[in-house]
Amino acid sequence: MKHRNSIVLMVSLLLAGMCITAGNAAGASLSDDRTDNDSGDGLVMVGVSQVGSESDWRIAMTQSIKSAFTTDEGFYLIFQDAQQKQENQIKAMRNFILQEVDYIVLDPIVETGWDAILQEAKDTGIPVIIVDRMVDADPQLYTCWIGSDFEKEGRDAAEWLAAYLGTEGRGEEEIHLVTLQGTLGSSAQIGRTKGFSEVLDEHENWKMLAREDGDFTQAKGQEAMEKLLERYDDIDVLISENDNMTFGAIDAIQKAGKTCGPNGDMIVISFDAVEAALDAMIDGEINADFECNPLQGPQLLETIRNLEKGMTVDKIQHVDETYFDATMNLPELKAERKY
Ligand code: GYE
Repeated sequence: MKHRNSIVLMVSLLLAGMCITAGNAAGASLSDDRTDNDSGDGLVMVGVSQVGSESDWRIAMTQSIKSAFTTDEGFYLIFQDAQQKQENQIKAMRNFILQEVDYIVLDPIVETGWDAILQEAKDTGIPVIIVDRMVDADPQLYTCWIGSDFEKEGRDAAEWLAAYLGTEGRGEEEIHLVTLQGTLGSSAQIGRTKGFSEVLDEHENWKMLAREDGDFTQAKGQEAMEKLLERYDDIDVLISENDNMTFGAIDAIQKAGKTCGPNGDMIVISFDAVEAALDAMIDGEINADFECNPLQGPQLLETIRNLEKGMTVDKIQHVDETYFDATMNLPELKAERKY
């Protein structure tokens, strides 16, 4: 594995331009256990192309990566926020290749359209690690993937709903559902929709009235929910594919003079389980929330360390996840959490 010397590092940073921020470079010293140093300061350069900062989850994930890859740990992080645009991610990756980084980390906004740039990285011998969302590409083009089992999250949410309706004595009732979907074509949207639909298909009395795109943001979630509430006055269940869309949807529901949560007009099921969502659950506005773990920095760090040592790493690595519902001791559970 190549490592840059200081001059190359400086040139690289100039090349990287204004939109790139380097993690914790100032004043930190290198640790003694760094590996494979063949030049200068011996920092391992890692270029990260992040989707954006569209949600609380995303901000926690970015923070987790930035605090793992420090110069103290022997890494030089080049972080690029693509502002939810695939073309920005491709440009960032091309810059990383030009800078001859040691590793590229890609969190792909959508699954398709990566073949050419992944091939470019492979041709120059730079390993690409995919995180969070997945690519629909030849697995030979990337080293490994670290992320969540989105289909399982979707299935778990639907199975929770079936059990909940059963305990409420509504197991046989006709149930009207709507879904706020995340960025269309992203793994989180595809997996959660697919997993939920598998269980939906087993319940003839569940009717999915509509699925609306809310792009994983609070503003679009609110807008989409407003439209749904105008169109339907008999919604029993809202499935919202992330917490920020849920926050927007709750505002829309309340503005429409309706209520939601365990004692409300509408059951709300959300994904991510960020701190503000647990607060909303404590306030009685969300029924259940399926965790998606954004703290992927340490596992990514360990994976790159292992690759640096020449070890093979698991091609598919899932992160641990759980769920929360309004029957649990949420204040106590919340106190143990970091996001
Ligand atoms: O659920 C959402 C974010 O890809 C798992 O992206 C991630 C999703 C997460 O914007 O909040």
